[in-house]
Amino acid sequence: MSVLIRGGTVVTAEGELRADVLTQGETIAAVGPNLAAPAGAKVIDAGGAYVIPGGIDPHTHMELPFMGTVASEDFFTGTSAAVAGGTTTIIDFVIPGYGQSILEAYKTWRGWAEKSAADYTFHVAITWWGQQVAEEMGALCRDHGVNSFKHFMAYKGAIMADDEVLVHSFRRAAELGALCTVHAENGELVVQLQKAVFEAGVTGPEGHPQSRPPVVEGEAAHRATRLAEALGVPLYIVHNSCIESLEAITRARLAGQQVFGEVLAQHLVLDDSVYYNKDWNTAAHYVMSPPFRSKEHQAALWKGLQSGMLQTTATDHCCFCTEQKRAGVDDFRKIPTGTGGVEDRMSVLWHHGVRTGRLTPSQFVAATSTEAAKIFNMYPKKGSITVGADADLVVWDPNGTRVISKATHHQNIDFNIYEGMEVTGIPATTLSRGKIVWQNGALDTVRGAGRYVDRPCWAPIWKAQAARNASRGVRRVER
Ligand code: URQ
Ligand code: ZN
Ligand code: ZN
Repeated sequence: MSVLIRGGTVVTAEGELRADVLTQGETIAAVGPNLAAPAGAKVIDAGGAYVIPGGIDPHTHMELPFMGTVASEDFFTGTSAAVAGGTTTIIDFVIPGYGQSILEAYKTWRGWAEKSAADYTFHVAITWWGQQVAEEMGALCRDHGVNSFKHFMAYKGAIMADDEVLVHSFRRAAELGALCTVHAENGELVVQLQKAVFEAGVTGPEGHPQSRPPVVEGEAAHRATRLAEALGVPLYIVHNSCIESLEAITRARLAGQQVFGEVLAQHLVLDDSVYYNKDWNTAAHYVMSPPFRSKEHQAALWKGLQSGMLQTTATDHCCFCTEQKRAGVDDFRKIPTGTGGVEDRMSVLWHHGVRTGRLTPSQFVAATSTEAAKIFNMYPKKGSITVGADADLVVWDPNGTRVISKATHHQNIDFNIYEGMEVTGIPATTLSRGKIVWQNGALDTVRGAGRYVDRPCWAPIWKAQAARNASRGVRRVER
């Protein structure tokens, strides 16, 4: 099957070009002016719209078992919703239990993900330490195309990685040529502040942001960047929500460290007033960690993205329906934390980023696709429009509009955190490895059509770090 996208403006992270794009099977066969349609090819008239690489969401949690329940979105519904929003690849997380084989957990997640409608790959979380973990990190890198390991610095008593785990794991990752990622919040501080807030009589969702102020995140982000510096490993900080963590990244990058930062679409456009809604359910819908912040932090996050200190945008798509959130009706600490948005990220980013003049179309492509492909070593197979790359393509209509709503979204959740937001900039057509999976508002996804993406270690973008490590060393004095 061949598809010719005619008459569009190709936008990549490098720039814009009037060109047609021809796919053959699962890959891009040609990019250039006035391409001829091979016999039997399907022709799409882009009508002057943009043609962009399929989005990459580097942070999702489909069907995650978490806080006594399981995320409502599975790999099929989640990847289907993703392509409806222009995202064709997700990076999800394997999260082993304490003491569990990380290899066994990886195989479990691979099994769950077989139903995916679009491509996927995994970060693997390190939740405990031992010789077995060290060996299995090696096996995951060598045999399973895993090049990134996640560390939750929060969630004490469950999946938290303390300093001992962090140091062991960072050191091992540096040895393997892998990347470390962190959820930066000080887990001990969270527990103690939650207790203090609860004992002061705050039991509702507003207790969530009150017990997780920006300093909780800033401390962990600074600690993680310093540990990464000491151990010579590239670091990626997920869901930065505040000035304090942005400062940690900026400081490290200005010191020449290979440190990367992600921001969620929701942290850019939603603020902490949502937790003070009089309706408990509505306020609880927004409970996620780190919480939404004040507008001052939002403005700083936009600047982080504009200046390149933050490179990627994600969703942390982790859906819990209203009934699931109600587990914490008497105690905010028991509300399963997580919000959705895998379908909405690209439109929210275009509307609030490109249309406001904060980002150019090329910066939009970089932030929604190309940077994630480079950082996690999938480029140029993903995140580019070049001959031989996977034909993950979106015909992006910059003037198309949509009102985001639970009534019309494809996500498996009974509310939408952006409910009622009108966005301009929508995917008219989405191709996943050459197949049209979304067109004119209709989904055509197939359960199991998604493929696992191998991501080798030693990504070119981490080279500076690798070279620096090679020049480090212990010095012994003979006496
Ligand atoms: O912390 C995360 O990234 C996961 C487990 C989802 N929940 C959340 O509140 N962000
Ligand atoms: Zn997190
Ligand atoms: Zn997450």
